[in-house]
Amino acid sequence: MPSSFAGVTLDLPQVMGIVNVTPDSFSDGGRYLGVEAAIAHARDLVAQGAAIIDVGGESTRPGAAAVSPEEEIARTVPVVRALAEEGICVSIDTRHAAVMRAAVEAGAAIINDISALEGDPDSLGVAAGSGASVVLMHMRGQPADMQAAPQYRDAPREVHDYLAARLEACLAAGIPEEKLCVDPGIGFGKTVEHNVQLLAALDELHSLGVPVLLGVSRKSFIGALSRQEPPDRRVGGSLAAALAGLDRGVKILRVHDVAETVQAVAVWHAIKISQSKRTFTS
Ligand code: 9MG
Repeated sequence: MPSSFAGVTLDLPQVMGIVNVTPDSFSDGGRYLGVEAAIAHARDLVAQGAAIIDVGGESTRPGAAAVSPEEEIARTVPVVRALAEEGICVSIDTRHAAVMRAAVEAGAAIINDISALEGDPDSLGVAAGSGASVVLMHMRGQPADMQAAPQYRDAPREVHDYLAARLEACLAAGIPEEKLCVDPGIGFGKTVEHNVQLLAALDELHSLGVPVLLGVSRKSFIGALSRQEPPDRRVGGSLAAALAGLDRGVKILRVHDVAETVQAVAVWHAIKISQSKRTFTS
């Protein structure tokens, strides 16, 4: 298993901070202020301990308006360029090959694709030619319809087999294994029960031989398992799921609440180290 990804060491689990450059984040100032606010927010997340910043310009929530690749580029590329120039490891969250190309040219080191490079026929070639590292995420269906009664015989097995096939496709296209990472895609075409099954079986993904990234932050399954809290009141559940992921070998956590997650990882890691040193004789 590689001990780093896109130049980020994975000896200790790392935190990827989420930065959205979408109209909800523009307030009433238009795109320019949205870009400035995103850059400031990203700097803040790095100061809180994020090792990677994931920049996205398209909302994948069901019902969200479609965005053209041109608009996605206009939103994300200035943010990617500004952060990369400051030496920050930047990931571009996109399903579109043109956005991948523009973002990597602007300095993005990672392509984070919720469609595992299947959403655009040019993605595999662009990713392979770009030299960037890639996060391959599992999704059943498309964001607009993915929550309409998703069905699996065995969700962990099917997600594993899908990611194995996508890794094969990437290797065949010339992307080296050390540039690849997988993600079960919690909440993307899964019921609450599927999400819990996937979290319980995360260790089964390690046979794929690449790092596992997990995104559970503020997702709706947390409210469904608890008291239907709104997203900004799901930090406790996000941390519980993230720590369950770390116990099953997850290396990167994609999160909104960076400071809280960095603190949880530090405590989890100290306990882990202490456990590895202890010998008990009865
Ligand atoms: C963009 N995006 C939203 N949720 C995500 C998740 O769980 N994983 C990854 N890789 N990207 C996500």
